[in-house]
Amino acid sequence: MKSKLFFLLLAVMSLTLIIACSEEVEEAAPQVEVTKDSHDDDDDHDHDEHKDHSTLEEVLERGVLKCGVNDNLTGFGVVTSAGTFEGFDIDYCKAVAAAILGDASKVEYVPLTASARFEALSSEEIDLLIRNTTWTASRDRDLGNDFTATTFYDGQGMMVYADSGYKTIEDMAGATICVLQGTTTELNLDDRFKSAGLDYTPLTFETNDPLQAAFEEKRCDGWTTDKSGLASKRAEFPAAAGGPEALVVLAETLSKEPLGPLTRDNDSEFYDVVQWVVFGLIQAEESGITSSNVAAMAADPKDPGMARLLGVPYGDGKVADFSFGVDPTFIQHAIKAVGNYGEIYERHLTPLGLTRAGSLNAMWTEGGLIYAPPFR
Ligand SMILES: N[C@@H](CCC(=O)N[C@@H](CS)C(=O)NCC(=O)O)C(=O)O
Repeated sequence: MKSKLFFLLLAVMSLTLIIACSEEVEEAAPQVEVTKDSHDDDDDHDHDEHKDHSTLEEVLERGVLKCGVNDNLTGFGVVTSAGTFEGFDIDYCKAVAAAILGDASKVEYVPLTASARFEALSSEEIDLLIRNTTWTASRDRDLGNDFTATTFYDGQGMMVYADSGYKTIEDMAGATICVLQGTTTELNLDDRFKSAGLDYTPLTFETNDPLQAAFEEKRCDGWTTDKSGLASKRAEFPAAAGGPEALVVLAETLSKEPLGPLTRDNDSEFYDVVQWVVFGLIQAEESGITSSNVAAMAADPKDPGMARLLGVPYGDGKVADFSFGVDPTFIQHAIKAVGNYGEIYERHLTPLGLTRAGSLNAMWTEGGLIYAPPFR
């Protein structure tokens, strides 16, 4: 126990040092969690807390899904001028609400910054986090999260002014780079420059708006984040600052950024529903089921697999029961609400210029990674 106390003290001291000396907020956060988990007495308690109640039951009782989202990233999660949320991630919140509650409007959106998002999930402020979040080993291990299947395969990029002359990262020795705190971006940036022996100065921000202001004032030479985020910010770059044409995204992809939803650890009923909604919308695309034909397909499924996916009998058979604690027609509700994977992509990401064909986000049948295990 004494040695536990020593390590606890050591962890608190190093955390203080990290916060005081650097801006690597994300590295600091897992240490807090690890310290918590290293208490002998609390160890089981922490896990039991999440085992004891099911988020699925809570959502069903509450009648509303609390979804942690981005409110400042066109394409993924943004608030419109009418005050409504929209985007690729937002549609997944809607799909889960439709699957569990039969109504895609029963979502309470909780906007979160990159550095606040994990705490919001573990403290149960939200049920589900869908905020362009990258699946990494340490986030899975230390933060009490479980990642479902990836909904968008991304990678980190670097955006610079077209007239800067920068063509590669190697050209950027000595540059100042704008980056968001609490992101994988911040850590990958450091890996990339350090391993190439390149000096750089990170200029870190809690949110995008002040970051963009700094970039427009040319206080930084490069802006790095997920390539999807760069496409989104470039498309909206104000004419007064030169518009999209003033910017280029370098060809290099610095990292793998598989983005997708997260639930809490040890919450498997809820996790399963979210996971199979993600897969269900992929399978719907593969099976040719869309928001407009789903009712007709449910009335007359083309094959037993389609009947299982939509939770309806095939011929004289019975309805397959996947025992997810929700209505067997849950995927049908999700498809009705937001359409299949391809429809969601088309609606939110194609307009940003994120071409799907030939990318990792193409269907597996077309050489991509978008694949659902069998519904049986
Ligand atoms: N996928 C990365 C980066 C996520 C991230 O926060 N990206 C930025 C830029 S794409 C963002 O969402 N900014 C919106 C904001 O913070 O206002 C991660 O999980 O750490």
